[in-house]
Amino acid sequence: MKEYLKIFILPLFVLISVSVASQRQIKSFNDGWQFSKGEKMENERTMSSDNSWKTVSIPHTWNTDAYISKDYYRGVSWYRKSFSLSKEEKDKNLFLRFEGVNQSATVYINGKLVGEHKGGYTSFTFDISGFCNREGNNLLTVKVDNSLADIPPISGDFSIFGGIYRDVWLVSVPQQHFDLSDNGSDGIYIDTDNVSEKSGSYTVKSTVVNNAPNKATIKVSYTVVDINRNIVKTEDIKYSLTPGQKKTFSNTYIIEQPLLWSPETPNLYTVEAVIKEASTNKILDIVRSPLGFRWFSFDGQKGFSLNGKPYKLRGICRHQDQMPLGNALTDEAHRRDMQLIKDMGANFIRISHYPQDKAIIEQCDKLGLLVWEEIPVIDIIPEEESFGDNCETALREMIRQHYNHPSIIMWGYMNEILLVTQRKHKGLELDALVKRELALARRLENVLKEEDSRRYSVMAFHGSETYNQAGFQDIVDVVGWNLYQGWYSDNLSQFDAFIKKQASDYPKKPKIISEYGAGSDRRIHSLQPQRFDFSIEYQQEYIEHYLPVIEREPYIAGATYWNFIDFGSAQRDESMPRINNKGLVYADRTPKDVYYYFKANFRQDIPVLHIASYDWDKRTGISANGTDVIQPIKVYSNLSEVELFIDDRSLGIKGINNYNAVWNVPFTDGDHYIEAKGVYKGVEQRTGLPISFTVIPEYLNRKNFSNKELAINIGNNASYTSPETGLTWIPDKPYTEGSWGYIGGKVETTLTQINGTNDNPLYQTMRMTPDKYKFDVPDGEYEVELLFADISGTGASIAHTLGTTDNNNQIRNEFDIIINDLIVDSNLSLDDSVGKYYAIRKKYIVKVEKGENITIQFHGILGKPFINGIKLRYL
Ligand code: GCB
Ligand code: CA
Repeated sequence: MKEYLKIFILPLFVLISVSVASQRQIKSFNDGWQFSKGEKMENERTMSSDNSWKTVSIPHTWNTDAYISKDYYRGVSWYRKSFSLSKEEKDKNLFLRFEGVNQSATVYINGKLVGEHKGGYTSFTFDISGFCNREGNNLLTVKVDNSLADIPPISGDFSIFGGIYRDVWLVSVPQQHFDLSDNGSDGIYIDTDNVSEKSGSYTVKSTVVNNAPNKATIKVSYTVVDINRNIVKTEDIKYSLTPGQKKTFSNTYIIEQPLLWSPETPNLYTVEAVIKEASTNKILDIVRSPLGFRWFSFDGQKGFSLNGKPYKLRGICRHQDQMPLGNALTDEAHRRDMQLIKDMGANFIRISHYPQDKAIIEQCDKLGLLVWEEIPVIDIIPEEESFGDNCETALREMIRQHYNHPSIIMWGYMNEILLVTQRKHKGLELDALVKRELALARRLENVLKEEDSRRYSVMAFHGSETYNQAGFQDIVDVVGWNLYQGWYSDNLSQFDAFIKKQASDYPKKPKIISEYGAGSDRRIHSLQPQRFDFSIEYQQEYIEHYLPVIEREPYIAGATYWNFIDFGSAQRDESMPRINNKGLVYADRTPKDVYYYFKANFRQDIPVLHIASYDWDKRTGISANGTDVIQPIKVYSNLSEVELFIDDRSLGIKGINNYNAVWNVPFTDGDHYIEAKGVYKGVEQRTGLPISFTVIPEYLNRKNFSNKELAINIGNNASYTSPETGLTWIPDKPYTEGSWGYIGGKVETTLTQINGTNDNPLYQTMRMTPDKYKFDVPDGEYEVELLFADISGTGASIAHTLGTTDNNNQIRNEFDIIINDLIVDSNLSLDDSVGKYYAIRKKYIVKVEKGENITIQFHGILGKPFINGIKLRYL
């Protein structure tokens, strides 16, 4: 049925002039919960008490330990809450809506099983009408489990924080209401078709329930309200429902000259679906849904287009946790992230790797961010038969729950499904597994299209040709490539080559760079950045290489940087154990400098002028002559040229290329002020940043070394600053006459976590079998401090990241330490005291006479000698 109506404007009070008491009421059920960790006896469904229970509020997770231990608690916990019904709720139909419980929930009321839900990232709604005492107390109990083997994801580079971690709501409705029993949805689905600037059609499909014991005559209307609360269309249709009947209506309308939705103009309409009692016009139920008019398409060669124009998808991926809170974030925390993403100029978000809080999707509609949302089928699929069913459920729930959001353009259902499979299995076994994964992919693709034929389907592949050969590419509409050339594998330019080859081999297939990223750690800085050093500078170099390629090549529809935040991944070691630090913002959401590179790229509507040294405002450098140390300062900007100053002295004007320019800045010991100046649309722009600088003398004498500590980050090109002390451990350097440094030896590094220290990165590199470390120093007394952690061989890394898997470290190393020909420690072996990957520090007081200097040597007895850090202090 298609109906054409004229637009007419009604005053708003028509909608709200009827008493609201008898309508749908929604209230949060977040407070007054009790929580108890661990498996309980069956009678825990009742109010029996022991002192294991403590008071908590929702959002809640029990897994803040996932930031501390790989072995965080995965298992069962219990929640309970007592409640009584308000006067208005007593004669209503009652529903409990859980926005997210990770990973499964079994809900009881007054000891009776209400229902079970599997899947940690989608909402579910249970009808509790038949379970509640209308007068007096009720006890709600929820058993939560985050250890099940048949719920996606089975594997993945992120922590599975258990708990009731999103809002819980009590929804009470009259006997006639919009259906609340359909996969956690609102019971209303809106489609738009034939959209153009001239007109667009929209179809509202709603399901109405009559729970009354007698026939009900109702009126259903859909009122479309634009962003200014102007009513642009309203419609009233009369229906009769038999007792217990559930009925679905579908109506199509046409709107003339719709205001189009786009990230630049997020014109959002609201459909207010209303049920009224026909005889009295009393409102029984209202549900509001977003409505946006836009059209879009993907093309293998031309990329993406929105509302008829070519459009580059400029985006990020986003996990949902925040250290130290885990995944238990308030809605405003989610909204803050969306604002940060929008402010950066992004127009696209991959909600990875699972559906997220509805606060996020609502914000994407409002702020204007196009969305790829996905379910977490990652790395591998297990043998459990029920796994496929649980994937299918998650997919249906995600689509039904978020169906009406105009920001969503694509649904995803698999991420790097061959990665672990290929790594762990070979030959026939591998073939069988790939077949199983293909079968699941086909099944999910069919479900996706059955649920939503208007949006695109997408999968994310890691950089392996096997996806194409095995046939995964043929199943989906759009291919996402997670590419890490220059991070997990050597050489940035292999990225360009890889994607170019895909474009020429498969010219018809639309492509997105669904991930690219490099780790960075604010404590680590390098003037010779290299992959996996976790320096701030390498992440910048990596991104400054990728983004121009993405922007330039029309066949790349867009990209989503991995990841917007530093997020929790309990299995990960690296420079910040338990954290994947590829973020553009830190865990606390402070932007890294590189955030402003994106901003300068993406925003042309405002001036962007950022001195890219907020992450490095306490610097250290070596000076030969005791005066200036030249270090680069970079500015990220979208201006055409910028002038840089140090302490009011101009360092010259430079043209901005690839949204940045670099100056060689002469630093002296002490505090400085760096300032950048430029002009945007005729208006002067200025920004400044204080930087303090510590000069370390290359040639040590009494004067220049009297009050300084020479701290060396052995085996490393990068400097490491300990946040606990502010001391910077400078890069290692070879010895030269009159100076200091190493002679001989070989660098070894590990990604494995070092225990016994918070200065993990400092111990993750070392020099093996050095001939010696030599310091040419004036006579006097010195404190020589030696840092050790046995990282020889290599440590373990995790199977599900794209990194290589290392061997175990079993070699015994035993050696003597000799300072100025004196054996200061014999037969030192860390195996006997602390074991492998454990940091220790040893101090020796050394007297230097007759110009003998300081020479540190290691004499191997078993295995190989090594050293991870040296600190020298003049007493
Ligand atoms: C990937 C995965 C993502 C990881 C990321 C990484 O390809 O899809 O889940 O977190 O790499 O940082 O290794
Ligand atoms: Ca929420």
